[in-house]
Amino acid sequence: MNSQQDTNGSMNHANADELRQTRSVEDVILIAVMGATGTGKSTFINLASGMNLAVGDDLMSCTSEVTYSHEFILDGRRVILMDTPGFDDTTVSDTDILRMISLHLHTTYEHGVILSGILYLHRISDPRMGGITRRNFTMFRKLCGDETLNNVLIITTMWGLVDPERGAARERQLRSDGILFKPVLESGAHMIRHDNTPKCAQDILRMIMKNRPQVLRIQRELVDEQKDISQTGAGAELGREFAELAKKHREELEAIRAELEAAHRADTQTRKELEECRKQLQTEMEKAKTAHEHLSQMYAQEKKQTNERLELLRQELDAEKAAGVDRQKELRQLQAQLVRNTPPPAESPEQLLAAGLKGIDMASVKAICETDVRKIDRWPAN
Ligand SMILES: Nc1nc2c(ncn2[C@@H]2O[C@H](COP(=O)(O)OP(=O)(O)OP(=O)(O)O)[C@@H](O)[C@H]2O)c(=O)[nH]1
Ligand SMILES: [Mg+2]
Repeated sequence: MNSQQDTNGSMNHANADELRQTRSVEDVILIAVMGATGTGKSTFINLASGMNLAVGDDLMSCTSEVTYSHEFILDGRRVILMDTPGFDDTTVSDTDILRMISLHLHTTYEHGVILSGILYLHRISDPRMGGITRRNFTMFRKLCGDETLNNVLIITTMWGLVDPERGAARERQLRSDGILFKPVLESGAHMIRHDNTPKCAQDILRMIMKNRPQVLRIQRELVDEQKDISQTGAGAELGREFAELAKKHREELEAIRAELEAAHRADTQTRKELEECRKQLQTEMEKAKTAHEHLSQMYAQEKKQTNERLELLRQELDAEKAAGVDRQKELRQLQAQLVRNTPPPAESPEQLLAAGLKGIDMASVKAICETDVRKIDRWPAN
């Protein structure tokens, strides 16, 4: 089927519906693995699928792009896991991460793949729920929406790094903390422990495989409601954060200006340092502003490129399929030619006899045979 793109580059609505109805992808189980940087997402995927995705060994983020495990079979079902970067990535901005994750969720849903569930990983070894952890979880909730929470499993990792009692106490706290996991657990999500073994990872997948696949909020917003990314729940959350950040930046800049005035008579070194601070802040502000302002534009452009790449791939596959059909036709023609040119196989004595007897009535045959038998009878014995 040919996909059509509107001028924006995104597939139109009717087309997305058509694709969803015609693709038989229900048997592939797609599960997304999300969570903050270094919570063990790639390690989990490796354990469950037998893959060898890169895992981090320092404080820097390791997975900076959305990647997929290969397809593997679990209990006779085809499973694919989606690895995602955390919203606190040390090398990629939150806006970039939102664009990346949205692009994948948007495209997979357009092609009829609906997530069977989401795993949200959290380190039990983290002593406190820092601001970054909360922010990450807020973004996660905006992506999923409340309607799909019964397909969400919160997985606590790194149990080997904590004293079991302390870990259990933290777990209780996580369950009862109104700001964090309590509301989602009350709305249908579950929280379970991962002991960092392949068996545990696969048991976790088994739990989620039983679910009925559901469309995430961001997918509904982007595909069904045709919203601009900045108008989605997650996009709006980033916008709100950006407004807060801009306000903080302005206040800091103001404070530096005041200090600079006060330091008018101070030594040149102090003035130089303050000036440096001001410049740095200004650059940061500009960067955040540009990223925010270009979110929609860049997303539309990337979606268009993705669709074009997919279309190209589809054409290549169609061409390969057509070439396959042509080759089969050619093969059949060759076989027919071969049959025509081959002399008939040598006939067996029985076949020759049968051919010779054709057209002779059986009474004459019988008479001949009986005459011959009589002749034999009359032959002199040796
Ligand atoms: N002790 C222990 N270490 C773990 C566990 N899971 C992951 N690790 C280690 O934690 C580090 C980070 O793991 P990753 O799998 O790279 O984490 P990630 O969530 O994919 O990180 P990003 O790609 O940066 O977002 C690695 O050194 C892992 O070996 C676990 O359950 N227990
Ligand atoms: Mg990773």
